[in-house]
Amino acid sequence: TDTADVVVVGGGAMGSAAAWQLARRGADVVLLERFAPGHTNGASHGASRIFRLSYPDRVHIRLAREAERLWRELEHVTGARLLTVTGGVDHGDHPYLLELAEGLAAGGVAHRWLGPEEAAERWPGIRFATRALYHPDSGRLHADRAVAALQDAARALGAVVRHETPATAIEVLGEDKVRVHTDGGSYTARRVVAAVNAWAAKLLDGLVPLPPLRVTQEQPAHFAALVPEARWPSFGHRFAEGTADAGHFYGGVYGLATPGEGVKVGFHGVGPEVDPDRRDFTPEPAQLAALREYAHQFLPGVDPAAFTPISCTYTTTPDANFVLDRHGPVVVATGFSGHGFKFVPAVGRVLADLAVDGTRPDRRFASAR
Ligand code: PYC
Repeated sequence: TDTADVVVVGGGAMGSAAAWQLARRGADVVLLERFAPGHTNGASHGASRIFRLSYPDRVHIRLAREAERLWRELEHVTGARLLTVTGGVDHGDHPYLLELAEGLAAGGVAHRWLGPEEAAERWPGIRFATRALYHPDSGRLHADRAVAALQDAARALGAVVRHETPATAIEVLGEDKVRVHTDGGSYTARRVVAAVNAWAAKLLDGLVPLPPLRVTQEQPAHFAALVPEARWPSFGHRFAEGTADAGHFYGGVYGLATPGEGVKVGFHGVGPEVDPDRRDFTPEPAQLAALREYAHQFLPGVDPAAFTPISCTYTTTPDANFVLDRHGPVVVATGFSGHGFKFVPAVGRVLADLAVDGTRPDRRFASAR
């Protein structure tokens, strides 16, 4: 068997960020990814993800601020362009908007309310039926480039990155000893970081206690833009529960421009539960029809008839908080619940803390609550 200080299983965004952060600390790291570079089987592919500091609580705001700093650092060391500030806006009649505004005020995050006319003037692609909460520091991350940049940065610091190398089993040999098996041989290490998200329940069964994880197949789509892509913010539309709209549009919609591909629009976390190894990657017709109807009613800046569906997964915990934990030599990252990408490099730092000295994120963040 080969040896390493840390084997990271899962070369998506989170595992790649962990490899970068571990390599920065001088750890001897091997990153194993089951699929080929740029694959679309998980939740790290595509050209756009929302970046925002806008959360109602200080823990997420603080983690997003750390991520923002690390995204810029990653851009600096790799030369990749990853984070584009476009501004962000939330609208709708859900009381969550008030919680969000309170959180932003308490966290010192720039924001202001705009009336529906002022909002429509600024963002002509969106129809605003309520006032809107504007947060200028929000924007867009390029997901594919981010994964490649994280792996490049890790490699530059000595990490070994192996694609098309599935981990078939993890064997715990002691508090500080673990073996990771692959078809081509095994690795013995002090720690394994399992960042396999949708596959966590399968790979870690019996090794680590996990909360219930719902793996769903989500189906946003790119709509052809009628308003130039540069004039789109990242946006969230949050409907009050119990209204007719909530029933029809599933309660929450997000969107942002993806340069060259149109405007990405999706319902948040409403897809069918799937086995990540047996997905059909096919949109559900009823959801797609609802998304087109949404675009028709609320997005005058897109052509609702011109769209390309996208398929990805969410792995959702009961409270939508992430699972970042260590159990003996096994560090686990999963349950990103459809809102993890913005935090990627900061999650990598949390995972490196857990792997190197066992610092639990809840302890570290306790003073921020
Ligand atoms: O966290 O902003 C977000 C988001 C948008 C779509 C899915 N998650």
